[in-house]
Amino acid sequence: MLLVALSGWNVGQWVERLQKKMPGREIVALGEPFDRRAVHYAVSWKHPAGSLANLPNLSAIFSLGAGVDFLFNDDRLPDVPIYRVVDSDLTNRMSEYVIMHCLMLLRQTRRYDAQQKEKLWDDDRFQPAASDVRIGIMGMGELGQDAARKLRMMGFQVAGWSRTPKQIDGVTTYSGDTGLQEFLSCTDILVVLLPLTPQTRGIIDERLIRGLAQNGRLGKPALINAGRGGLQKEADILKTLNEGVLGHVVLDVFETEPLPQDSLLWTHPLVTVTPHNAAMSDPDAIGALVARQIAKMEAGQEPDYRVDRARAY
Ligand code: NDP
Ligand code: OXD
Repeated sequence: MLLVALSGWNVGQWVERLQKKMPGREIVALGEPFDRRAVHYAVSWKHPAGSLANLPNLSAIFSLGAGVDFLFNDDRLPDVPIYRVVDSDLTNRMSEYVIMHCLMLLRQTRRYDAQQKEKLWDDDRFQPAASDVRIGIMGMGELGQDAARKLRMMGFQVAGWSRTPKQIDGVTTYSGDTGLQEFLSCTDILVVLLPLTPQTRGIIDERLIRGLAQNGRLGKPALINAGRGGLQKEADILKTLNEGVLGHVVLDVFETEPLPQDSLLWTHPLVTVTPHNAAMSDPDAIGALVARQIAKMEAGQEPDYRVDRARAY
């Protein structure tokens, strides 16, 4: 039996789509009555803490997202292997988001929107080329590397920063604490695609922001965070925006989600807010992945994309 344990997402829709991908399998949603001994697999997105405990035959947990930080908020999480989402549908969605916002920053669309509202024809012709702009990606995993390749194709200069060293064609790479300062000092648009772990929590703070290039062709550096809200200190982002250190910020993720009504980020003229949907998990695509993963397990093979509990990603 597969247990579907979600919060914040439409559980009925997930059960229906998962059932289509696994017609013979018994699938039950948390909240319905079920025999806890019959559960062999669980899929989770922000399951209520403790709800996966006392499942004596559970053999794996499949996260329905690429990020798994939410799992580690559960101090009664069973000690079974965890597998996460790596899927071209999700990866493409994230790269679309990153490219769209980099292009919007490059082509100053916010400014032209404002001009249109005023019926203002201000054609001062200042438009840097993509090749003048340096994009730095923090997190060079599945998502960061795909975005990097596609941004290169658009003509941007691209650099990446990760925990361990990488070699990626056409991308300047940096790693670890020692590489961070140099990476930041050559970055005009900072794209954050890191997982939230004890090491990365709060990493986007005033000090990091002040380390970004101040001599770029966009005038001031910009920040795009589509990783996790816990990576950022929102008070520091607002402070550096208001002091003119940052030129624009695009946030898909927040310290508290949904973003509270009284957050100053909602109305700040230099902030773009999206509701944590840079790359949503599509039930058809991710349902097919879960079905493939379970089929692998039942064929005696190790499923893909196992989470390293020690690293927490
Ligand atoms: P991966 O695990 O494939 O990549 C993570 C990257 O971050 C790796 O390059 C890793 O380094 C790097 N990293 C981790 N810890 C550190 C550290 N302490 N210092 C420097 N680099 C570090 O993850 P994905 O690319 O698949 O996803 C990234 C994140 O994106 C997810 O964890 C999730 O939070 C977020 N996400 C957000 C979505 C949204 O809609 N907003 C949708 C999907 C994901 P190394 O390569 O050396 O291991
Ligand atoms: C994910 C997300 O981690 O949607 O996949 O945030």
